[in-house]
Amino acid sequence: TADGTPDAGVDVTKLRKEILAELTYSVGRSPETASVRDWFVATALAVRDRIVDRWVIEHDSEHARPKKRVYYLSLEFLIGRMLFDALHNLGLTEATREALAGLGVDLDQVRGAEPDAALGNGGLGRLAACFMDSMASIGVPAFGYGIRYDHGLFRQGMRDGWQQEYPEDWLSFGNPWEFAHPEVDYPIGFGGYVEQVNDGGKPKHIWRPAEKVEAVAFDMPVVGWRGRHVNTLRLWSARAPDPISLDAFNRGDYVGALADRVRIESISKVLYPSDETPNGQELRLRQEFMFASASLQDLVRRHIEDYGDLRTLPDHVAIQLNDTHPSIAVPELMRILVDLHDLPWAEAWQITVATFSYTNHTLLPEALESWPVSLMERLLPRHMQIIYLINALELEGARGKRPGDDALLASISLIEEGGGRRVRMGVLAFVGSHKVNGVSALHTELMKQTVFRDLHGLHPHRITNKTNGITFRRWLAQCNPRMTQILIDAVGVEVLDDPSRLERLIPMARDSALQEALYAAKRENKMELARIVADRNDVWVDPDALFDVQIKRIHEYKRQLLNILETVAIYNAMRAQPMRAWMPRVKIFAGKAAASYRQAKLIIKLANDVAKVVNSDPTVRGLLKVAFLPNYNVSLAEVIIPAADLSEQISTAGMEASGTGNMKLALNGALTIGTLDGANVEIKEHVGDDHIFIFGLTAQEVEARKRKGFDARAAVDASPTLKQVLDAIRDGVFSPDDPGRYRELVDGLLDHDNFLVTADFDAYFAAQRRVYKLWRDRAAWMNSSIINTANMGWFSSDRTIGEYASEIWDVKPTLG
Ligand code: DL6
Repeated sequence: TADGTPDAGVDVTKLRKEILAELTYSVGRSPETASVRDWFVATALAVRDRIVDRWVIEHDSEHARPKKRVYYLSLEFLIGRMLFDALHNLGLTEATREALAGLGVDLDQVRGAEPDAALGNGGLGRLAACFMDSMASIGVPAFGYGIRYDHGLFRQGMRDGWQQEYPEDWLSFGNPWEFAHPEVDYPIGFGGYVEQVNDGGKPKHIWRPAEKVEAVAFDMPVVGWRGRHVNTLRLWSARAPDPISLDAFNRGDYVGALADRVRIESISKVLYPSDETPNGQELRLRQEFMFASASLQDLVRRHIEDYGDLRTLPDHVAIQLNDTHPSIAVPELMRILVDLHDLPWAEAWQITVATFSYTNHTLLPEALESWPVSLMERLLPRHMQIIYLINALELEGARGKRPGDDALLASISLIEEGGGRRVRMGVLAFVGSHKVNGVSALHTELMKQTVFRDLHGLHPHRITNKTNGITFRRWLAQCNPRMTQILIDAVGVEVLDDPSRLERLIPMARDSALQEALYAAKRENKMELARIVADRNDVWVDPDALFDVQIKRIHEYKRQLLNILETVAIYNAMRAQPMRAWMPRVKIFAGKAAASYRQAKLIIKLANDVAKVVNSDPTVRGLLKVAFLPNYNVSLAEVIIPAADLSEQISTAGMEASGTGNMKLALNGALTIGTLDGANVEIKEHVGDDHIFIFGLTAQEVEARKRKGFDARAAVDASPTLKQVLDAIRDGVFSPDDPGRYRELVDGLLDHDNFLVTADFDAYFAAQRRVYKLWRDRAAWMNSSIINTANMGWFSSDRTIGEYASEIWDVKPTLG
């Protein structure tokens, strides 16, 4: 539009008519009887039509056959709600609000009726969703490929402070964004044997699977900023070739008649609810193979249709493996090239490596996937043969470069010997890719020094860093419209297209009018969050208090426990000196623990137990409140992040690959308290040492302490504050109903503090005091807050995707 403002010039009456038409003809309801959900579906369909118009135009244009296309393979896409993404990117939010208001319908209520698409566990899945938005926004032609789980990440309930898992049901009322394509289906084999035949004097391998599954496509359009491009997210669903066994049915065995179908279709039933530990289940491997194979068959078919010859695959196709989950695609592409298209092995390998690249998201050894050789042999016999051959050739190459170094060979082998032979998927992804990237500068360095040290030595140019980013469209403009308006007023509407323009805030950071406007906007956001806390936790929190938030998966390395210990320390101090001028503060926690992760679930219970005691203690007079908000998901994040003052990023240094919540919170004006871990390091470089609270051991110091054997008891003895905290928890002050509940937890910490909670406690406690010193001075705090926002432009996922495009994919974005 002329002034660059989204929404200007939209025909509201036409839009209203379109929504009404969808309500009548697609939903089958009248405005008088429509529920909020009906209105949501009608609105989504009306908006979808506008996206589809562009989708079709693009597919008929030169974009339909771009020079090169990216295929982003990810077992997770944590998309959340989609309505506001689409409205915002099309510049339709306010027009839709008006159109609906004219019908007596409130857009915010309609928004609330959309279920979260929770097809991911945490950071890795949300990154994939941000990347889809950025690829469509800067014009990288792309397909996202994943699984259409019937049930996404479990819903977290609380029973007496304990996490309960309930099935998530996002599809129960249908999904207005998707297009089912039952005609786009690919056969996926499992099991069986490999037949070797003579093909004109050469051996040829034919895999004869025992079992067949069909992978069926469901497409969702992904519209980019200002609607300029529409990419596709194609999710696969498993379908049984035979819907029912009629024999069994006719015998009266109605359950048995469906048994095969249920077993086969279970592949796309549920998302694995584990973030950091591979689940050694056969079903998981089936999921990985189904989606990898279907995606490859789909893109190979498209490539052959467009270019006729698989030898040009890397010229037109870049496949990104999001973690090792899709890495079975490496031998699958080799099978397609060698067995099905008769390419010589060496040439096929060159094509494969030139086509794939791989992103690593964690160094935690327990999260590095490996599959038992016996399972692979049984489920994917031909792939196992191919893996052996890849391994033999890789080892031969390594032997040539470093003769006699057996330790090297053992460390880079695709097969882990000892304790049962297993296939190392990280090594497979590494050797099968031309580029391997980490997700922050520190993480990438550590990859070179630790898990991939030897492979890095052999392939010194392969590892590259691509620091994560976030889409500002969702994580600023949509979730924080109050703040966004102030920023637009301050630096111009162009900031919506160019986040580096936020830097223009720097000279204004001490401007009291700007400070007060932003403070007031945050206060409104805090009121909204306070209402949710009141509603869900039955706790009233003061919007003028400092909102200190830690929102992420619950994991020992993320150290929610450290935060809880500090909470107890402050609680003790308040009780000891009740009349001191304490600044009011609210500790907000949210996050899910993997269902099988006992310790993480105990930490949730501890947070809830501490909340119960603190919130009802009259000595504290409401100056400290604690709330663990249940069922953390994208939509809840969209409410918490704009309301946060302090962002807790306190992982044990060296363990958080990057973090992206840290970026979202800083962008929304929260100050970070954090360790030098993951992308915190780069946030510190961007915002400056004076505007972030860094504390604790560095990654190197953590390593050194661990090597020496860290003595937690000595650390506790040296810290009277910590000792008092641990004694209180151990003695049942927070668990009067079961005084021994935390004995094991505290004793465990003293015996083997693997995540160095006790080592960092004093430094963390001191950093929190620095926080409160600054918080007392509102002008100084707001100055730091503005400096944070101003310097976050670099963390836009448009920047990250631009780097992937030029340095990994060799694709030129059409915009940006
Ligand atoms: O790269 C996205 C995200 C990082 O920001 C987090 O630091 C990291 O923990 C997360 N990793 C996972 C688990 N991955 N595996 N496997 O979600 O990735």
